[in-house]
Amino acid sequence: MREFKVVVLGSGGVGKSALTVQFVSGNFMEKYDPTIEDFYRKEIEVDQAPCVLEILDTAGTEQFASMRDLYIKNGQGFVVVYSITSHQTFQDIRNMREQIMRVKNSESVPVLLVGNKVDLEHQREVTRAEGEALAQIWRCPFMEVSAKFKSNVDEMFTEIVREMNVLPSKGKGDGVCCCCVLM
Ligand SMILES: Nc1nc2c(ncn2[C@@H]2O[C@H](COP(=O)(O)OP(=O)(O)O)[C@@H](O)[C@H]2O)c(=O)[nH]1
Ligand SMILES: [Mg+2]
Repeated sequence: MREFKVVVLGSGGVGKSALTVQFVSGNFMEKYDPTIEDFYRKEIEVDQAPCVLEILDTAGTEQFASMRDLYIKNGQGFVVVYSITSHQTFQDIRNMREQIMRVKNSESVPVLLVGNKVDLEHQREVTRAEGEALAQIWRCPFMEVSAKFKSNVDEMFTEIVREMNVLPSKGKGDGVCCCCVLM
């Protein structure tokens, strides 16, 4: 069975854990320790092909930037999440995408842009059009979802698998490595 390593990224409080736990166990957790960073596994079928997802729910608590570089290096597909109720979280993700491209040393990394908390329409700060426009610049798919209402949650993980199928992640040792020793 093919295995896909997915990393869920985004600022604190956007719902990374809620989305991951909803997908893996089918429950919505109101409160989840924001410092917990963990791996989850789930078998799913995408386009008739069974596969295993290994999902890293990041917490942004790493003390060193190099820690983040490491899990980006190991990841194959990236779900970049913001909350539609916070424009700040929409700004924050620009840096994350740059970091992914830098670490992978490639423009063609499987990424899915996700706006979470669509159930909070009355608190919306980021329009759907803004999300779509950013996805067009990034040339990646885009989805609005709700961990609370389990809306589009399975679909988002299916979508990132499809992206990984069309854009197998580069940069895992297949690039030219250049070392320069200064003495
Ligand atoms: N209304 C609503 N609240 C959500 C949703 N997803 C997460 N939350 C809430 O947002 C807060 C932060 O969620 P959490 O998953 O811990 O965010 P993380 O820091 O990105 O892992 C929690 O209080 C969740 O209950 C959602 O889709 N809708
Ligand atoms: Mg979390």
